[in-house]
Amino acid sequence: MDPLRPTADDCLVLVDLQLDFMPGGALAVPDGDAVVPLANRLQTRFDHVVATQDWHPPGHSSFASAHPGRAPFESVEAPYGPQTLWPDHCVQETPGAAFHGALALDRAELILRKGFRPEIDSYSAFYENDRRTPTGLAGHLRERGFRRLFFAGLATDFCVRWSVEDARREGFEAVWIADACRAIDLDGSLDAATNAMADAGARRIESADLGL
Ligand code: VGL
Ligand code: ZN
Repeated sequence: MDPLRPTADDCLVLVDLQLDFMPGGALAVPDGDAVVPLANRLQTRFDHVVATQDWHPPGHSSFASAHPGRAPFESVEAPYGPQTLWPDHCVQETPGAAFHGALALDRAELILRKGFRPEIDSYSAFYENDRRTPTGLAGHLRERGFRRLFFAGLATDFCVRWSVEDARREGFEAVWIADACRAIDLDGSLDAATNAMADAGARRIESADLGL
């Protein structure tokens, strides 16, 4: 297959490449740091790059520590539906919320922060977990004329998956770069995510398909 050649209406979206999601971090994604060099190389293929940053206030409602008697990775019923509880992570202005130091960000045209409302989590880069509160990213990307979005980052089965599904819902073509993503994989969530992204009409590629 000829390599895919991104054009000026394509944008690379780098999802949550932050220290707390890296090995040793508060919500470590296995092998998460392996995608950082690839994220850097991928950027050379794109005219446009944006990045997301999980950005929670202390005591955020998605933290197990905010729910006495509950443990990380359990699920609770939030007003907007089931919410997985996480270890405290990506707390605003803490070292764990910072991007991985080896991640190139000079070409990031927008850094979108999400998850800052105390009572709502936001996996997706487009809508918070109530599925109603927009982050503004769709408007930004549409206004800039992008038609196709390529996703890489962490974690495949949460923030990448929800972002890819919402990209489709917002009318963008969506492509996820599987070897540039890593999963948390709770109870089969990676398989579920892979299927959900396919069902949403997103395409799955490998970085080799971009000639890398
Ligand atoms: C994420 C769980 C909680 C992610 C963020 O980036 O996939 N997962 N917050
Ligand atoms: Zn989070």
